[in-house]
Amino acid sequence: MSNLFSHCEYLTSAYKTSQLPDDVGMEIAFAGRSNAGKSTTINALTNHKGLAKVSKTPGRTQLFNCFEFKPNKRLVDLPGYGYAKVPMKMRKHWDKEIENYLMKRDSLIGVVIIMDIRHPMKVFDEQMITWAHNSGLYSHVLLNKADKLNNNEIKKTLMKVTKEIAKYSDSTSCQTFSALRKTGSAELSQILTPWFAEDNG
Ligand SMILES: Nc1nc2c(ncn2[C@@H]2O[C@H](COP(=O)(O)OP(=O)(O)OP(=O)(O)O)[C@@H](O)[C@H]2O)c(=O)[nH]1
Ligand SMILES: [Mg+2]
Repeated sequence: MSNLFSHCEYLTSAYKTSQLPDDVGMEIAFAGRSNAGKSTTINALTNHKGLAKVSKTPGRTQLFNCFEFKPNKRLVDLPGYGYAKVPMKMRKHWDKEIENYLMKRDSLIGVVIIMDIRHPMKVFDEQMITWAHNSGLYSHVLLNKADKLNNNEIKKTLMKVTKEIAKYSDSTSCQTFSALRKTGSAELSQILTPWFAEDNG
């Protein structure tokens, strides 16, 4: 299905925030624990199988990978947080760079927080929701890998997580999703499209 994000192209990868594209226009970031499915979600949303690199090995995305779907409108795939096996030095680098990015990036208008539906609402996820809310950014939670649960479990988790999110933010929406099967893709694109309305720039 075609949507605002269908004509997305790889733009650049940055090891440091100083290497990111010019801080103009609007962009949203895909954040979440390592292996939650950030890169797969970008591929599902844009309908491009190999756009963002996916791997069975957690810690795969080790750069800020930037994609452009309209002039000066970008999706940014962030390195995953909280992956214990990444060497300490690299973790420190990424903690610093991600914090730098979140605090200083003027064109950042919103974050999509991706969780594995079987392990939702870890400390970093809660911090990200709180931070986005306090910073006045848009935020949306994806409970990804829903294909791993049955319908009853999916419903129960969605209700529970929705309640929990409300403790941290009254502006964060939440949906279930499967990046693998692309279930929830239309809903996701419907949520994200108005974030990019011209008068938000
Ligand atoms: N079953 C299932 N597997 C998924 C889904 N989404 C992603 N995966 C798998 O989960 C693994 C990690 O996916 P990625 O998209 O690389 O995860 P990531 O969050 O970008 O990971 P890092 O780059 O390491 O932070 C891959 O093996 C994917 O195929 C999903 O909806 N269902
Ligand atoms: Mg990734």
